Amino acid sequence: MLRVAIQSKGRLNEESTALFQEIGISVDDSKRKFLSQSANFPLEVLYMRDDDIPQVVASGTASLGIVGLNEVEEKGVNVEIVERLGFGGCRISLAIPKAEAADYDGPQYFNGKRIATSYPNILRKYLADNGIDAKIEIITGSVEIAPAAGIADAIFDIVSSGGTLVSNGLKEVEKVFWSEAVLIAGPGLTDEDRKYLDEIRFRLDSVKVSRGKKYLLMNLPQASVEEAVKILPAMRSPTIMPLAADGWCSMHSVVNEADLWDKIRQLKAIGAEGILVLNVDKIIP
Ligand code: PRT
Ligand code: ZN
Repeated sequence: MLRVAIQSKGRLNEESTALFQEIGISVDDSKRKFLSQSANFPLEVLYMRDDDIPQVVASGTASLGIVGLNEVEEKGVNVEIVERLGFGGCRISLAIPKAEAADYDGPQYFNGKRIATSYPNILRKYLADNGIDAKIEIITGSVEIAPAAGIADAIFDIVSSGGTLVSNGLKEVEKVFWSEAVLIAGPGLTDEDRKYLDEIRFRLDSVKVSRGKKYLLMNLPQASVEEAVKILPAMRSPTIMPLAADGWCSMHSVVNEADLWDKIRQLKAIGAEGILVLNVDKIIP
């Protein structure tokens, strides 16, 4: 039985449980239990604070975990990063009061300064790598108010939209560490654990490959097929099926959502009609 530690509440909880659903592993989180067993996969979910997840996985209490890479790096434990999961994206940055920003001339600015953070280990390493001698003030909550409260001259904290910094009169001056949610594995996995982990990875990959992809169907004049094949690079090549109407066919392909409207414009220009755009759930290459 694989035990997976995930965040019980907070930013990563919802997307972690949604991920299990996407890969066909049912997990009942409605009762907010501490431990909950899947009905259709040999897996149980252990709900806990994100700060504890790296250690719980490193010690083998849980075989796997879903947690921010920032927590893994900060705790410095021996776990394997199995997959980057593509959600919970953020960075840890150095920020200073906006009023001081004109004086900012690079990381050496922080020499002799006091920096408030909940990530002292990541910060310590950054300071050492850059030869900066600064004082680290460890704060566990609301780091962004430290400069205004006179506790520190600068902060080293998580940023995603940057809105919190702006509303606290701070300016981000160095982006130090990039993070996202990751699937981690402990050192003591059995052969059976590995087998189930492989199955989870296989399913995760099919979900990841399908992200940002759309399935496109259209009617196309037979004469435009060659042009259309150049516009639509499918996994092998687009699927083409004859239509009852003479001189027309139906063409199917998968495209990146980012290119969708550009492709549609090009396809219309060569006579495509009745274009349908569908969501793609999974792709098994
Ligand atoms: O209770 P527990 O200990 O489990 O949760 P927590 O309060 O420690 O963590 P939580 O739920 O806030 O975040 C969990 C993880 O989400 C973090 O470890 C990161 O990996 C990731 N993450 C992604 C973030 C953010 N984005 C984020 N924006 N974690 C925190 N923030 C904070 C940020 O510090 C700022 O104060 O959200 C605020 C808003 O950010 P802006 O830049 O969008 O304004
Ligand atoms: Zn936490």
